[in-house]
Amino acid sequence: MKIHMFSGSGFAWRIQLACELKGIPYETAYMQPTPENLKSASFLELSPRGRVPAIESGAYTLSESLAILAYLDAKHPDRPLFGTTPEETGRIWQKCLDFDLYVSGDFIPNLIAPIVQGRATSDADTLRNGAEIAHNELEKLDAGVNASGWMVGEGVSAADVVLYTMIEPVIRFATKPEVLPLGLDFDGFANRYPKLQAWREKVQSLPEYDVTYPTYWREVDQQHAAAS
Ligand SMILES: N[C@@H](CCC(=O)N[C@@H](CS)C(=O)NCC(=O)O)C(=O)O
Repeated sequence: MKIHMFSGSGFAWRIQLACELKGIPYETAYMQPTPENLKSASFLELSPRGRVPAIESGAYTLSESLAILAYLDAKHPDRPLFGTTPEETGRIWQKCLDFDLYVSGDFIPNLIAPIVQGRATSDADTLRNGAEIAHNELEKLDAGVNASGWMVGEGVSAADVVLYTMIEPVIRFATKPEVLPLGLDFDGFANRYPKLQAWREKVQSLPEYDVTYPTYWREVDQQHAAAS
């Protein structure tokens, strides 16, 4: 199976993490996130909205990360990511859909995109607004972490995969040196959201996690470490 993606895409990270957790063999087909690539006729055949991720498995192709997660879980039932009881399945879908329908749509244009695109200072009002929305949601998510430390049930599920791969980019970008003067308080994440911080560490300590860490982020981290 081939995953079409670009490094640092949270939506694509979901698929790679799910494959690792479930032991599904895959190869990554990285592309540069340019309109020429994303909106090319050949890529639109795989992903009609020209977005990553998209997968190819033999003649079968699929886009939309939640659909891909559901497909992978049905195709490879070992280590289920959508629960082991109907109640868990419902709860996991609720968390995934709630996040994608009401939250990630705000996180990206209001918080992540202005920083990635170098508009942290010139677009500070958008960022402050994005941070307020994000903190409001993070408070609810912090209160909603299960007693097990996972989002739903006793083990890692699609809810963890979906939320983690979007929350981690928010923390990464909103704690960049050029953003800190805005006082958005993501550098205080661990104190402000202790349950989410413990959950974050739980995800990071999964043996399958490390290999999925975005290669582009790793390169940038290594360059910074070498320069300091
Ligand atoms: N709902 C889609 C969202 C995918 C998405 O927005 N991907 C971004 C990368 S993180 C993308 O490809 N953006 C390119 C564009 O919008 O042109 C999913 O869950 O797969």
